Amino acid sequence: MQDLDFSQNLLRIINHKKTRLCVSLDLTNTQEFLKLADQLGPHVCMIKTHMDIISDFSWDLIEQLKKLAKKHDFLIFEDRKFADIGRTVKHQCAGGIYKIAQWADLINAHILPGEGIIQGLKEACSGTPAKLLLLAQMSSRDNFLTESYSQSCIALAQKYPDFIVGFIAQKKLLKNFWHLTPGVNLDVSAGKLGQQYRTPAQALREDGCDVIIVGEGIYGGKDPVKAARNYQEASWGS
Ligand code: S5P
Repeated sequence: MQDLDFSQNLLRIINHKKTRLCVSLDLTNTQEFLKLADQLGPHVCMIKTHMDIISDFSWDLIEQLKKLAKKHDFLIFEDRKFADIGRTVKHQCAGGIYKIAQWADLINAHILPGEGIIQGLKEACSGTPAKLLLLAQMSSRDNFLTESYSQSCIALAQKYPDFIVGFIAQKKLLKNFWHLTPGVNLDVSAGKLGQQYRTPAQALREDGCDVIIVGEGIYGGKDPVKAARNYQEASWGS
């Protein structure tokens, strides 16, 4: 059975706040991160983090982010992209400095090591609300995630529907699963270091994804709040 709690909650947030936008706050400084999380919170259904790029990380950042998630009603997605054997990812997810399973609503993983990675993450997250997305397709140029690799992601998602709630993908792959899609920017020519972009309309309407993930397109400009509002509108009305 698919995890209904997660899906109902995300749907509730999307409909209540009228946004299918997940902002990717790829900032490296705690103060800037928290300031933007507070300013952008009203416009997003989710904030995606890369906690391991924050140079002055402390546990207080997690506490503050949790408070903001409650204040603005958004989910937290830690984009750690686990990719190791089950025993190792269990430690990486539950322990270490970041203790991701304690605070993330969503995590993600590559399936390269095989099914054990899912079992390890499931054990790490047992007793917590955290759910898993599989990286089935990537946005970067010439990536190695082939069609048959994506099919293997689909098969594993169908096998663990109580824990796997969807995919990081470029196109809709499977009914009743969430499709969160990066590689979205209103300026499709802005991609650097192999990143490829398409517009929110393309990602949501043509490719059938559910939530757009936008980073630089929002925090990279002069007015991130205005940009977030634009992406929110594009994610809802376009
Ligand atoms: O295929 C992918 C998967 C992910 S999770 N392509 C991506 O770009 N990402 C992540 O989405 C990436 O790590 C970054 O945090 C974000 C995209 O950021 P942007 O600044 O290019 O919008």
